[in-house]
Amino acid sequence: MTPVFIGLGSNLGNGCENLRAAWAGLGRLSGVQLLRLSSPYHTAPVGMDSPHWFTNAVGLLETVLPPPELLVALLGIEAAAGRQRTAAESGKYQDRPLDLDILFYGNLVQAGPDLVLPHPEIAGRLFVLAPLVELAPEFVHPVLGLSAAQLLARLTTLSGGEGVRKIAWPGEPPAGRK
Ligand code: PH2
Ligand code: MG
Ligand code: MG
Repeated sequence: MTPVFIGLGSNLGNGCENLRAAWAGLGRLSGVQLLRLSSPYHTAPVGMDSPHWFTNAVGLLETVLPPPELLVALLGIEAAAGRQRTAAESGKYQDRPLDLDILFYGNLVQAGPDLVLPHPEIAGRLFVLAPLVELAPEFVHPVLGLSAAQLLARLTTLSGGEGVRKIAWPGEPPAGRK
């Protein structure tokens, strides 16, 4: 079993519902064991022009599926959530009910045509690092050699930490008040 961090994102429809349904869908895959899911975060769209803020979270699972098979399973769950990938403005990010990204697959480092690991944008994205630090502050990025907590501190200094707000899953008390 390999530990895998998954980035979950949604900026169309009910974000928390979409992410929770996706996490449950991941748990139904054979060869996948769910471990933990972070709090949800409301986050400003990064690298795209959209009025729709995102709900983001990070999950940790263990799997025997090799990366290409896990990726196909993620794309299937995205499609089932109604995600349509249009070629029209390829290269540009589009609003989506669900995005599931493999952030880290153990300590695997690879750059293939379909999948780059670790996910190449992690260090510049507060909406990934904030929930990641909740789950695994000590996890060391296998390429950069810095922990998630160090990456978050560095990016918060650089960016001011704007545009990311921790929220609570519906029906759960806000973190820190349990
Ligand atoms: N995903 C992107 C591009 N921009 N911005 C936020 N806040 N959250 C995302 O998940 C996100 C994004 C590409 O996948
Ligand atoms: Mg993404
Ligand atoms: Mg994606």
